[in-house]
Amino acid sequence: MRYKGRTEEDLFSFLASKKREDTCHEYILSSMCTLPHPVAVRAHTMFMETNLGDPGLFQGTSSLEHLLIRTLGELFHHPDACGYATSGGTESNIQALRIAKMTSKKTRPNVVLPESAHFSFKKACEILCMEMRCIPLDEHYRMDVQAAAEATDDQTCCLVGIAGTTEYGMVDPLTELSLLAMERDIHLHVDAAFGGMVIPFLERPLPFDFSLPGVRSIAVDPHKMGLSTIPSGCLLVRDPELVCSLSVDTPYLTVKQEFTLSGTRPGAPVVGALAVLEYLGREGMEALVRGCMKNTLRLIDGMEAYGIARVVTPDVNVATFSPAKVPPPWRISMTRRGHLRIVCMPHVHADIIEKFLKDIGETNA
Ligand code: 0PR
Repeated sequence: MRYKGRTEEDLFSFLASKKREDTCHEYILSSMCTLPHPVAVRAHTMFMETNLGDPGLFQGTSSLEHLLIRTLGELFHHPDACGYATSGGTESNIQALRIAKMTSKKTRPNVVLPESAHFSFKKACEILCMEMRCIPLDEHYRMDVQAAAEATDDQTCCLVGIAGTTEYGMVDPLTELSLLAMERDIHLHVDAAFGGMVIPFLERPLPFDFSLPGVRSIAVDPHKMGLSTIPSGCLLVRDPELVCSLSVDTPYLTVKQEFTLSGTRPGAPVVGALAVLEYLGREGMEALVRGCMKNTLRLIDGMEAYGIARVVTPDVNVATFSPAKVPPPWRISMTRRGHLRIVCMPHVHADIIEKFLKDIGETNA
């Protein structure tokens, strides 16, 4: 490192030049993150120095974390749900599988999940030494429940369903998965990292949450459709004993036990996430989701008018298409099956969709 420090002006001009190398959000059609809401930014800045890893020192911030969990619990039809704010879907999924492993006490634990599961489950299974059993999807890109039932055995400690798949935006048949989980007494974890901030605000919400009696844990990410600052995820569980299974002693902290994966945890994005929900309310979230779904359907219609067919009609705001040439500077992504994928996040406004359609139409004419 330098011996003599830089001037602030010089430093920030360097940082600004690096920031200009980042892709402008206007062209990002591949991301599940978006620009944070101004109230999230304001709240984040206000709570910048807080550390939820030692909650006794930050009791006000800690009570806001509890309020966030309670708000999400209410939204997911179980106001008494327990949980905590994580760094995102990856951590929530690791912790959910850890809970399932700790509480089931199997000697050779396996996890039954759909082929569409996010790669965070691969990381989780490797870390936790659990066998991963991938279940094929049906023709609508949803988990095949019959195949899931056949794959479970007496060593299955967790069934996973996805509410809003990363690649195709589908919601797995969670009512049936809940029945299967109850019948076999298996932990059902729902990965609603993306869909958790979408499905409750749809005109016709699909069942995915604690209203299904078999659901024991849910991952949801405010840093995706919740417009919070990054990193902001949450893990919710049905019963307190489930998180208690993760407790370790923390002798010299202000609390004597901790069940989180991280030690030091930022309070800022947690308060940012809560700020958005409080500021927008249900009404504001419904309007946000309505807009994203309208843009998704317009994009699908527009693409099909150019002969670029949809793969499926998604349950949430992720649209997929048969392969086509995409001109720069647009940033889209490709699914593992080679389909073009676009996430209609809140920063992807209606006029951006029109501009993109015009460009892709001309390129593929
Ligand atoms: N579960 C689901 C259903 C997800 O879609 C994701 C991430 C995760 C879990 C993991 O969440 P974290 O990344 O918060 O740990 N889905 C996006 C993806 O992998 C994340 C993303 C966001 C990727 C923005 C790229 C990007 O620009 O595609």
